[in-house]
Amino acid sequence: ASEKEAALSATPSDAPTIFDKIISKEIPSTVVYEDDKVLAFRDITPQGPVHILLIPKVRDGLTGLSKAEVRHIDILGRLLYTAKLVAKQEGLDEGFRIVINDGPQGCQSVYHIHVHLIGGRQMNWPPG
Ligand code: DGP
Repeated sequence: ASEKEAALSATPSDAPTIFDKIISKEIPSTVVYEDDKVLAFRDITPQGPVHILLIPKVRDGLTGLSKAEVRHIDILGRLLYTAKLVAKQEGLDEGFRIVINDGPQGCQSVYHIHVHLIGGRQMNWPPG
């Protein structure tokens, strides 16, 4: 299924997601960065030469950005700051794109907040 079809068939919920198994290493992924709070790994359907997902190791109700509460401010900042570190690590010195999809119209398919870091090619605007 296309990403859009996957997003439209995903049910927004608090149910465990595939990312829990990626965090626990039950499902293998190519990890590019890890600390006590954040995991960054390569997206399985890359939309550019570099496509990395950054996720909080503990979801804490943050299924998507629209569910953010004041208590999530630290982790939200940390995800973005880590995206910058990983962009540097990946050599994306000419720029990159950060995306957070939210909800069906935003094409979100996994309900564990994640930041997409995409780079290594010229981006276009507007996005699709
Ligand atoms: P979104 O559409 O914003 O919810 O993005 C979810 C992303 O997760 C999508 O780009 C594909 C990626 N993805 C889904 N399942 C897996 C998986 O098992 N492994 C990896 N590495 N990425 C996955």
